[in-house]
Formats: sequence, C-alpha cells, structure tokens
Amino acid sequence: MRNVLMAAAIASLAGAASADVYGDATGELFDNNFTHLDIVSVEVTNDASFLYFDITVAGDLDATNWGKYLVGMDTGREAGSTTGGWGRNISWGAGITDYVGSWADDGGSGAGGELHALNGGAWALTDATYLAGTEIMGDDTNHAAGTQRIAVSLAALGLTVGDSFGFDVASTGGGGGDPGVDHLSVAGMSTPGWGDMSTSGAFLSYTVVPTPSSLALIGLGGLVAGRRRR
Ligand SMILES: [Ca+2]
Ligand SMILES: [Ca+2]
Repeated sequence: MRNVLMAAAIASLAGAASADVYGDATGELFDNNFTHLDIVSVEVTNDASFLYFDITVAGDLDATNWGKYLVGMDTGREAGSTTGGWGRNISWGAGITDYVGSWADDGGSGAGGELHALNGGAWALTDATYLAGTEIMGDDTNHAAGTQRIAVSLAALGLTVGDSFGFDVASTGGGGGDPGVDHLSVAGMSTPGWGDMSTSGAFLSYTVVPTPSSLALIGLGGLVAGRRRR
C-alpha cells in the first residue's frame, strides 16, 4: 500500500510540472500561403538546466527552406531594448534583454539557433548550435508536425526556479529588414507586408518551475517523514 501511495504521489507530482501552452490565431498573416510562418502555439517547459520552446506552426517544417523563428525575452537583467533579433524590422514592445534566432530552413533535417544577450546595452552572441552548442540546442524531431524545439540554458539567461520572465515569439523571413510575419503576442495581422515594421503586443509570461524529479523527491521525503511521525 505504501508503495502504491508513493507511486501515485510521484506520478501526480511529475504531472504538476506540466507545460504552459500559449495559443495563437491561425490564418491571420498578410499572405496565408506561408503556413510555415503561421504560429499555432508555443509550449514552454523547463528542467533543471534548460528552458524549452516548442514553436508549432501550421505548415510542415520539413518542406520549407527559409523559415526563421525568433524568441525575444525580457528577464529584467538590464533595461531591455525594443530593437534586436538579427536586425529584423520588429519593435519588441516593452523591450527584450535576450533573444534566440533560430532556423528550420535546411529542407528537412536539423534545427539551428543562436542565443544573443544584451550586455551594457549592446547585443552580443552568447552561443550557437554551430559553436559550442552548450547554451542553446535545436531539435527537429517533430518538424513534420510543424514543431521547432529550441532549448536555452537557464544559467545563460540568469534564471532560476521561481523566476518569471516576459517573452514573445515571431516568425520572419531570411532578409535583414523583414518584419515579424506572425507574432505570438498579436491576435490579428502582425504586419500588412514585407516592408512594414511589426510590433509586439503584451508579452506572455513564464515562471521557471521545480523539475518533476526534485518535486518527486520532496514528495517522497514528506511521505517518509509522515510515516516516522506515526
Ligand atoms: Ca498565427
Ligand atoms: Ca499571431
């Protein structure tokens, strides 16, 4: 019976660290032929070391050779900047301190990305999948279903359990002056065309949670302590 109770406690606690899913409208682009740029949802999770962004779009990412996906984050490390993100024609609303620039444009295998951080008001490259690849990693496992997964080091972002940060996700093209074709934070059309700046809406928020394994250990400790008291 005790084992059953413990197993149930572990299972329920593991479930407690479930993902946060942020939905977006679909078919709201200036050109809805770009299904691989049409954000459907973004799921955010974390483990002890990494933050995971699962960016799901309407199209098949194995079939595209030019999609780019930006994640702008405001961790509060320093005053954020409204510009940044590979020089794209985007105004990041309240301002960002860190951003991921990622791509799924190799026609079917691999997902890459760069992590950039604001340092004294200037953008600097922290790491990339083609460099050390320890602070940022890409995963193309679910590309056929339209999901680009990016893992970012919590330590690199200066985040620990209990910290909250604001963020927005934007899809864009391969040109330096391209706008955010779709923003997670914007329910309507994000830009009327390639030549017009896009602007973030109110940032979404995510809070870094304890990992399932640490929660399970806390749960087990509580059960053992409870038994001793009896
Ligand atoms: Ca969308
Ligand atoms: Ca949108």
